[in-house]
Amino acid sequence: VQTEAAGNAATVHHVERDNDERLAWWREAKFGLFVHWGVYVVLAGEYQGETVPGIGEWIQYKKQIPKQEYLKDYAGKFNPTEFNANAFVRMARDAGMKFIVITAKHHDGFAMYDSAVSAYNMVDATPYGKDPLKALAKACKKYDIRLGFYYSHRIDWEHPDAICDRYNDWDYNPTNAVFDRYWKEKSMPQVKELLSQYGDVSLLWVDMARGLDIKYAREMAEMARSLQPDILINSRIMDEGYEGPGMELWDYETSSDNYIHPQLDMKDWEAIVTTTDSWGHKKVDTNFRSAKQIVQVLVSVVSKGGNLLLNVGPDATGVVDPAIQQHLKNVGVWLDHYGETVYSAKGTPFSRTHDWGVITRKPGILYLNVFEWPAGGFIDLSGLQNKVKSVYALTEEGKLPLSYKQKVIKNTSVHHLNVMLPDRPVSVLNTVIA
Ligand code: FHN
Repeated sequence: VQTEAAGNAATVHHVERDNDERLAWWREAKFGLFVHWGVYVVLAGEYQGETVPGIGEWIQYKKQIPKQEYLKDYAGKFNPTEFNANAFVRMARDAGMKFIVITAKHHDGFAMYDSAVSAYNMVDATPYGKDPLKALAKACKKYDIRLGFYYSHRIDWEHPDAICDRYNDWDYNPTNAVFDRYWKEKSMPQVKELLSQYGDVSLLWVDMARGLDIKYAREMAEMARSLQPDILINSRIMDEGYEGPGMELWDYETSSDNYIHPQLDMKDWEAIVTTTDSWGHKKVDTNFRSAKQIVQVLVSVVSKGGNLLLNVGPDATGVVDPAIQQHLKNVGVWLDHYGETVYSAKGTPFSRTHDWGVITRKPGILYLNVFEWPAGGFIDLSGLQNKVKSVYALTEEGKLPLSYKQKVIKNTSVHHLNVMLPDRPVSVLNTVIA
């Protein structure tokens, strides 16, 4: 995960958005599950005996796999009989996540649900023959987890008219392509299906606008809000860094992939982070992020005012690697004890990463998240505007009071705090001092 040192941040926009009410749950939730799942997992990063480098969900584009072959040889073999929507949602819930965003259609154009708009879908084109998103929506309702759909609104390698710089030019000749046709025939009607046939949908998560005209983005946002008045829409409905009319169409900013945005004044934003090196499952992709790394990413994002949408990629049987599941479980156990440093917490002016960790905040409380136990066993914090009333470590047994000293810096109103830490870390994942 890149942090502030890296460059490719989205531009910070300041637009009046009248959306406090519909964002309220999202601002509290802080942590959600992102799911990349599609026909590409049948290939799992391998094509004709060769391991294909890069992210797994792009394999069709990279190898220019013809649509008919993709349909017959891969969709035709996609039978995720182990997919258990209830267990899947429980995995997210037990990890402390409050919402799920799943790929309803990625760039390959394949609908992971029962679509009447195009037969290129899970029910009509796979031996599985069922709609996993229906089951997921039901399970989300059962476990009180909010549901969102990822939809690749611009890029579509199945449709001959979805022209842009990531067009399918191995099956189709772009000469006679008319983007408007794709938009009217597939993109809009499929989003309409998704937002009218699955009950409450909390998020429309769109991706890679690739120069999309604002008139299309506006049309999609308006339709989404007419069908689901409380829905949240992410900023990728337009290109990253888009400036211009229509910026009020989206509710919050999605940062670049695997990038923790350094800005604090960016009011509502999310980081999207992988648990491996790919979004979509690949056989060779076993570089799993540990529970400790996930917790550190989560509190780092929260310390900068963001939400974390953490990705998993189920395989062709419908299952997430057990190692990742175990890491998520450990994160959930940690959140059970220390979640107050995360849920509803905000960024702080202290959010630059310190040598020892990061700071999150709630009204009247700062949470020091200690990743690296500082030499000397104490933390110095300068720049506080208030007198500190108490300092304690969060522990599984409750508050552990800590000794501290504070002084006001001469001729200023700035307080300096020195906190003596417990003898050793309270939690192996991340110790929290309040
Ligand atoms: O091209 C996609 C990629 O496959 C993946 O879905 C990510 C997730 O944010 N979005 C695009 C690249 O930014």
